[in-house]
Amino acid sequence: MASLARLRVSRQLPLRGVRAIQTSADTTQLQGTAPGDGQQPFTVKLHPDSFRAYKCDLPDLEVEVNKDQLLTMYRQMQLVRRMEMAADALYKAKLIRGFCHLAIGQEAVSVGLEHGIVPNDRVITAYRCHPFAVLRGGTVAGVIGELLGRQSGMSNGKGGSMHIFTPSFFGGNGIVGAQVPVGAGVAFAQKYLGEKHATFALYGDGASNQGQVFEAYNMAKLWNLPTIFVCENNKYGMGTSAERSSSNTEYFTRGDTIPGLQVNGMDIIASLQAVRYARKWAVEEQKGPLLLEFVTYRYGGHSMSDPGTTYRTREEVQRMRSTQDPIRGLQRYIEEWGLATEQELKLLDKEAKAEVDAAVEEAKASPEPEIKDLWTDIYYKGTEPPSMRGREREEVSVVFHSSGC
Ligand SMILES: Cc1ncc(C[n+]2csc(CCOP(=O)(O)OP(=O)(O)O)c2C)c(N)n1
Ligand SMILES: [Mg+2]
Repeated sequence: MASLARLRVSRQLPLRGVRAIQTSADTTQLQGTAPGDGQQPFTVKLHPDSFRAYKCDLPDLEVEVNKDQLLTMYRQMQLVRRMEMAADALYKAKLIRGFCHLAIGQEAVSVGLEHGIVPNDRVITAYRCHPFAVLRGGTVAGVIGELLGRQSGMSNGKGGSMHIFTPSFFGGNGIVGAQVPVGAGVAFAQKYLGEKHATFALYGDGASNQGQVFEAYNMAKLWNLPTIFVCENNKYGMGTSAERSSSNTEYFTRGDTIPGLQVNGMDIIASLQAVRYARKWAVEEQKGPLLLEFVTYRYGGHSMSDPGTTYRTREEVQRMRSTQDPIRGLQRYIEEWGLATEQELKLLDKEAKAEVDAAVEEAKASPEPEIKDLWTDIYYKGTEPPSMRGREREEVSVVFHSSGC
């Protein structure tokens, strides 16, 4: 029998005349000079290979930014990376149990997304969700508390790593791909209620082959919903590379009638511009859904139980870390454009680290949920039924009675 390896042809051969996306984090150029005033906008120009388009125009390569925004982005990227590094250490110390998936290396997607949308837009993602939870109105202390299973956690210590929510962030979902149709449903509600907002439904390269993803594409396009499908292509689904799992690795082209954009997901400014483009598309121009593919990379393993080096080489990871790191890229912009010095950025790093350290201490000091808490937060407040599935009515009332609920 012919080996599968021999049957597998490379699907990434560049098409003649089609330029490949580039994923450097620091190729954006300042146009003119950057003003000292923090709010005053100035223009920068992205590398011409920052985007590829399918059935739509490319975004403008010239992007308006300002100093305050870039410094905020830098601080947030450092904050979420430090939070993930703390989670890594806490997991290894056995203070976090169960599943834990980190997004170190993918910070330009979460932070770029947050800066291109408004608070009332909606976001939903899979299990690599900690940065989104913080950026969408949560706190580092709330996330770490949740990871440790403490009462101070954002789900009162009962959800864990994959189940964290805010009013505009619909989680944290452990079933691969399941969040995509839910995201289309949230966008349906926005349209139905006449809101001028969009829903960004994130999923991975691995999830993108699921049938429910295509069903969601179809309905979103059919009903012209303000759904932005966001594929975070970090090159692997668990230990399987995109080339081994997908017959078409050009994820931005897979929406059929839905236009798409492939984006350099390591350059925060390219990410920001793509999200602005998508929001304008769906909300202001009401053109319906759009597919964004962020080409990015996860530095760690799939989850804490995966060392991440059996299906890719250490050299590959090292090369990505040392040459295309999104935080180093933004640091370079800030310093080269004269917005802040290395020392000033180090202060922001220190602040981020102090916030994470304090969050860890706060979480450790918080108690675990009590037995009575098993019966709370199951239903939306005020809609609880008199008995809970799986328990006898008498038993439930005894628990309620003895716990004072
Ligand atoms: C329905 C379902 N099938 C399988 C799994 C096991 N599983 C968890 S993550 C994962 C890979 C997903 O990869 P991708 O979508 O690329 O996301 P990434 O982890 O790279 O962010 C799989 C197969 C699951 N959680 N749910
Ligand atoms: Mg993936």
